[in-house]
Amino acid sequence: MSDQAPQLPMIYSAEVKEALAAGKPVVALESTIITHGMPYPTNIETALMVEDIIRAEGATPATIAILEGAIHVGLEQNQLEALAQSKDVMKLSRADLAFALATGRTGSTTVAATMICAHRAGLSVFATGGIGGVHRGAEESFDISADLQELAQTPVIVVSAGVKALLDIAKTLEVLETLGVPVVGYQTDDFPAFWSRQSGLPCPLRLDSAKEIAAFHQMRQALSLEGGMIVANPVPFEDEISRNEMESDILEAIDEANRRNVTAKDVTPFVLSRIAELTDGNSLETNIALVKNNAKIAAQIAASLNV
Ligand code: PSU
Ligand code: MN
Repeated sequence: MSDQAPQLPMIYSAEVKEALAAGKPVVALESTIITHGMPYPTNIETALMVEDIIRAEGATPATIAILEGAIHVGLEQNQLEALAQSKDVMKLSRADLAFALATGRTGSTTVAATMICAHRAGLSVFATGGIGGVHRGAEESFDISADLQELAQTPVIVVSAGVKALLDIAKTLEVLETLGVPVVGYQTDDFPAFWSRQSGLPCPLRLDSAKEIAAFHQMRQALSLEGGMIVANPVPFEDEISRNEMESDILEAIDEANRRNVTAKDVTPFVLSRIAELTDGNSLETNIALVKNNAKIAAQIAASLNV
């Protein structure tokens, strides 16, 4: 048997192929938010809206997923729809991305896996809702998202509304600092907490324009620093839910996850969907608003990197 590496199975959508060939800005999007982050049909509606926001800013969206053992960079509408309706796809991260490719499986990509695929495709900007982080009680559970390590090693700018308030935000920021991952507040000094504009914790860095963020990224490249950065973009005022208002529902959802022994990959999807139920869908509305907001800034950063 040969130990030669197989060729990477990577398929570009027509739209993305054309944009890359023309040197136009492209923004990567993840698919776990579609399969595990939002219920159907809100997930497909949001995915399509987010893609349109990126197009309206003059960039091209590249939603990334693994379909039957191939990395898809850019999904056609029927592929997005199938993913949005599927119930048993894998939630893929660094540890199992190649497993899905080697075994011909279908899976959605988390922030970590999307960064890996985006980088292989030559993309430097990626919009999501919120990255994974250090879970509350991690000193017992050791539950720390692989997204953090990925940010330390893969050079992609991730635009996120901070980290989900269900996590331990202070510990997440400490780990990011240890890993050397820049955390840049976009027009804010206060690190955002996903549904809320403020976490009460300071953003280590702040920049106020897409152009400055692009320049910072390019300087990191000039220094040959590995890894990416987080651009923390607060949810718009009119869509936010205050931290106080969220906290009791967060506590209840986490408590339920613990009582039911929900662990590993299942924690984030379980807690997110319980919080959506407990808030009568309000948290989901805010989630949609913040992803759209992140897509817009990501498109502007991608355009700034291109000039
Ligand atoms: N943000 C959302 N919804 C999500 C996620 C993030 O608004 O569903 C997903 C992302 O794909 C992220 C993942 O990478 O949750 C983190 O999962 P974990 O905590 O298991 O690493
Ligand atoms: Mn985890």
